[in-house]
Amino acid sequence: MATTKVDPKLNENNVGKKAKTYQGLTSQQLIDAYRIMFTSRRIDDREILLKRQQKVFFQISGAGHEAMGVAAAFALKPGYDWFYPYYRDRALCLALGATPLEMLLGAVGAADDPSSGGRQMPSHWAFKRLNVVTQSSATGTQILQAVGCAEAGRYFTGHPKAAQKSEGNYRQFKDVQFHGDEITYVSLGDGTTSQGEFWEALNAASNRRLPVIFCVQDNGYAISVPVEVQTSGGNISRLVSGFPNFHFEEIDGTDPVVAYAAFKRVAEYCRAGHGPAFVHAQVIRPYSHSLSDDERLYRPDSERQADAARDPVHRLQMFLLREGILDEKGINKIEKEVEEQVQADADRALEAPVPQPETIYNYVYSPDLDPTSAAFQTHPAPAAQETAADGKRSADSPNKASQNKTMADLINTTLRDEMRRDERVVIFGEDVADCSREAYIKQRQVKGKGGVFKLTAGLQTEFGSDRVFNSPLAEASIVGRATGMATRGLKPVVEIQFFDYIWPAMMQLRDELPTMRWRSNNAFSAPVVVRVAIGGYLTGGAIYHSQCGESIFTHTPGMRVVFPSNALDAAGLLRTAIRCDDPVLFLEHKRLYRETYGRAPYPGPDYMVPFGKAKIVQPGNNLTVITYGAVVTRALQAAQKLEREHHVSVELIDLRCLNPFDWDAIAASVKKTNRALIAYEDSLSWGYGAEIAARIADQLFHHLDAPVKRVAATDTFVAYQPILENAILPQTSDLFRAMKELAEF
Ligand SMILES: Cc1ncc(C[n+]2csc(CCOP(=O)(O)OP(=O)(O)O)c2C)c(N)n1
Ligand SMILES: [Mg+2]
Repeated sequence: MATTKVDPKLNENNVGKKAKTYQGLTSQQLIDAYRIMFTSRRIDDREILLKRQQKVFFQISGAGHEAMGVAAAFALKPGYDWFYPYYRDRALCLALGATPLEMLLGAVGAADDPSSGGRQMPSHWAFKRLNVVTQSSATGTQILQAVGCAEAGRYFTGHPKAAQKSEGNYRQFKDVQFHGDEITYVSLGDGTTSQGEFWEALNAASNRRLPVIFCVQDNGYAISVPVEVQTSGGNISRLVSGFPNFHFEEIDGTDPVVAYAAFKRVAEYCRAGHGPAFVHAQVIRPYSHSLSDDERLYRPDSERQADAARDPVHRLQMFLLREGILDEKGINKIEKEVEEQVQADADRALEAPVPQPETIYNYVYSPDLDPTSAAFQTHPAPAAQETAADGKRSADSPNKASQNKTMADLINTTLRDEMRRDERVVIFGEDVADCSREAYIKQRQVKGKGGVFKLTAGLQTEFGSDRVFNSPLAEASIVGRATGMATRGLKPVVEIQFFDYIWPAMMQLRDELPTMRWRSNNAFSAPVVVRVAIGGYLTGGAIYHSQCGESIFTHTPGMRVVFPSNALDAAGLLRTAIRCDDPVLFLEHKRLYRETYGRAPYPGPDYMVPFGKAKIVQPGNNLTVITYGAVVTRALQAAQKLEREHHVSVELIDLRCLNPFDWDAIAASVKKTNRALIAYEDSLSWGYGAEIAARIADQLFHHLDAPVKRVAATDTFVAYQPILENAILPQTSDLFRAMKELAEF
């Protein structure tokens, strides 16, 4: 075994009377480590056999990475610290307390697979009791979530009352546990260090001195791509060495004693609150990338043999023999016991019940709290008065100003009321704070910003910089960290400054946030609210400040999508979003923030609108217009003109919420009017209206007297010059013309 980089203080083997230890590991612990590592390897072997027999459907191994995992688990505390492992961390999970049977249940896709109930590939670990958080296949997404997890631990330590349960909202279903000195472990491969999210995570953890251990398991390859192609200079340690506040370790990860010593040091550093740590471990990958890969196609025998000589299972066996900790008989006994156990567990797994097809819809959304239910229906409080940050009633109440709150006003007020009510609500995003340099605000040198649209103005000043803060300019980081925080029970209400810039967060928004609950079979969830400024009609917004694109998110199961058209609905729907138990994309139309239309008095601190309930803006008999967002006012103007000039009576439906949407309201209206027009601001083809049109055609065909029509933007981007913008976005005149044609059909 290598003895380099050994801390002599840890080595107690020179104390004559004491039992010999190795970097603090006792002989018994080394025997345990061997048993776990051998078990991990044997489960891989068993799964490979079962795959060849077509009894399991995918296999990816932890072979070659076992020593690292055992060492990390021995230095950390399951069920106390938090773990974001990746698919090679089989030995880590076994050492934390997962059982071979649990792993084999995952391999066969059994109903009782604790990681996913047969929904994810094997080796995508989740063990709730051990604080092993559900993992996806997307390389790198776990890293930002781990950062958010660590941030949540720190937040609860500073706000212990926030950890308490409360009734009637998501908190009822989110148990919180935390420890002031907890650590979050996250691992990844060498190839994954190329992902931008890796760098965003290091930056955030470094800057906030978070207790995160980043463990890079460097096996030299990402499938067939060697490390020197991934990483400039071929060594990730060299590239990250400039991050402040980190403790760095670069080790031979095939040596459990060396790895354990490193993990002891980094755990001590993180637990003491000094900051994050980075463990870069050289390991091997003897079984190709997965069973779908044959590394002989791109690695010569010479290279593979050199790796084999470093096999960690073999090395530990040799070490135990050499040190006289076990003799051959002892090794054989362990191996026989492991073989028998893995065989027996595989047999049990093959007999285990499989999940039933009718369960596929379970846990797309929270089974506990239904945001469409009457519990989320309240009425505006008459003559409600706002309370300012200093506790005084709003000075202008109840004069006209307080009767005429804009959407921007009421979103700001709703955020403030919910932050007062629920200490778990935290807000972050780009520019959302009043002023990051607090002293300027405290000394009244500046007034503060509070968002580029001022929607979060005053919140940092009232609630402090640990509840409202600016994030780096990195959208994946905003959503990924929020996901990690929400997994722990916080309620992040984060902001994406412009819909046009949501795309860096797309991996988190599509593959992570809405999948957490379903893919973990309800073991984990992340009910984050993502507020996004969206839409055009801005005169000068152009292509990168005016786009829509909501259908991409309504096409994502697990994600609630809300799009209010007026101040009162925005307040009621935002409160429902914050109190509910699902992730919500809350789309705020920039043009509507300060529109004269749709202003409303302050509805009080408990006003809610349930999801999936449309509003009949105007009842009518001759045709139905289904719309939402900024098109609502334009459609209303067109409908009123049509009534005035042609006596056509239009029923105008504002959907308010796009997922779930109010099919009952649409169906009832179309059955009455027999004509339907769907109007939306996004570009026409493949847009939100396509689904509504298809459903009407499918389910209401016999009620139709005319084809289903759509009015939407052109299939272009939104342009800067107002003449072009007008031609591109649906105008009142376009809506009028389409309604008239439909009425006359
Ligand atoms: C975002 C993303 N891109 C591509 C893939 C396909 N893929 C899965 S594993 C992998 C290689 C990962 O290499 P590395 O990070 O070195 O981990 P290793 O498998 O070598 O342990 C790739 C490209 C993926 N899962 N996710
Ligand atoms: Mg690799």
